Amino acid sequence: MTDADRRRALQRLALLGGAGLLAGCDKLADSAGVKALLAKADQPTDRALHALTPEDALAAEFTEADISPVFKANGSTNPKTPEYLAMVADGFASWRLRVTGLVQHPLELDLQQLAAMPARTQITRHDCVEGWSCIGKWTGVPLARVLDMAVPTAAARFLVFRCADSLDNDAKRYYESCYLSEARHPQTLLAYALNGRRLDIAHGAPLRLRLERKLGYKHAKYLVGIEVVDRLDQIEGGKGGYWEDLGYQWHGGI
Ligand SMILES: Nc1nc2c(c(=O)[nH]1)N[C@H]1C(S)=C(S)[C@@H](COP(=O)(O)O)O[C@H]1N2
Ligand SMILES: [Mo]
Repeated sequence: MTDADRRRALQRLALLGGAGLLAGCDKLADSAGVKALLAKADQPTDRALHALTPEDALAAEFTEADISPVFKANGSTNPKTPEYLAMVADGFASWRLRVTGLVQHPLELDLQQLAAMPARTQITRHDCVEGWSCIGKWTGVPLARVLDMAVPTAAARFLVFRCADSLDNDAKRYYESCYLSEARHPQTLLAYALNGRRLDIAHGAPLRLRLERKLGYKHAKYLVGIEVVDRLDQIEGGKGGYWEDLGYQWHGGI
C-alpha cells in the first residue's frame, strides 16, 4: 500500500463513519468504519497518524437541513470555578483571551475585538469519543487570523488552550493542545456562536475551539488563554491535555 492509498482508505472510512448520522445525535462509535478508525488511532506514533492525513484536508461540511435539532452538551456544562462565575456575573464583559508564550506580540482580546474580526461559519459534525455525534453550525474567528496578529516565533510548535472550567471541581483546569499547523487549518475556529446564536454556557461560552478533524475532547470550551510553546512535556501532566493526561490519545484524529 502506498501512502496515497492509505490516505484514501482512511478518508473513505471517515466518510463511511458519517453515513446515516444526519438527523440527530447518533451512535458514531457503533459504526464499523469508525471502530476501524479508532483502532488505527490507537497505534502508538503520532508522527505516523499525522502523516496519514494531509495537513490541508478539509472536514466534511453539511447543510442547514442537516443541523441536529439538539446539540448535546458534554463534559463541563456549567462551570463553577470562581473565575468563571465572576465572568458570568458581568455577562463576560471582563472575559479576555490572552495569547502568550512564543509570540512577538502577546495579545489580550475581548469579545468585541474578536467579533469585529473577519468571521467564518461552517456546518460540521462533532464526534465524541463516548459514541455520539451532532451536526452544528459554528461561527467564529479563524485561529490563523489571531496567530497572524500574535506572530509566533521560529521556535513555536504547539498551541496550548487554557480553559476556565474544572471537571474535578478542584484547582486543575481543563486544557488541550495542537500543532501550530493544525491551528492554522482553515476550519480551525475560535467560535462564539452555535446555530446562529451566541454560544451558551453549556457549549463553552463565551469562546470555544473548533478543531474539525479531531474528536470532541480536543475542542476546548471556556477558552481564556492560548500559550504558544515548543514542547508539551513540561505542562500539567505532560501529555498535552486534560484527558490525555488520563490516558486518551493526543492525536485524537477522525
Ligand atoms: N473546557 C472544556 N472543554 C471541553 C470539555 C470540557 O469538559 N471542558 N469536554 C470536551 C468533550 S469530551 C466534548 S465531546 C466537547 C463537548 O462539547 P459540547 O458540550 O459543545 O457538545 O467539549 C470538549 N471540550
Ligand atoms: Mo467528548
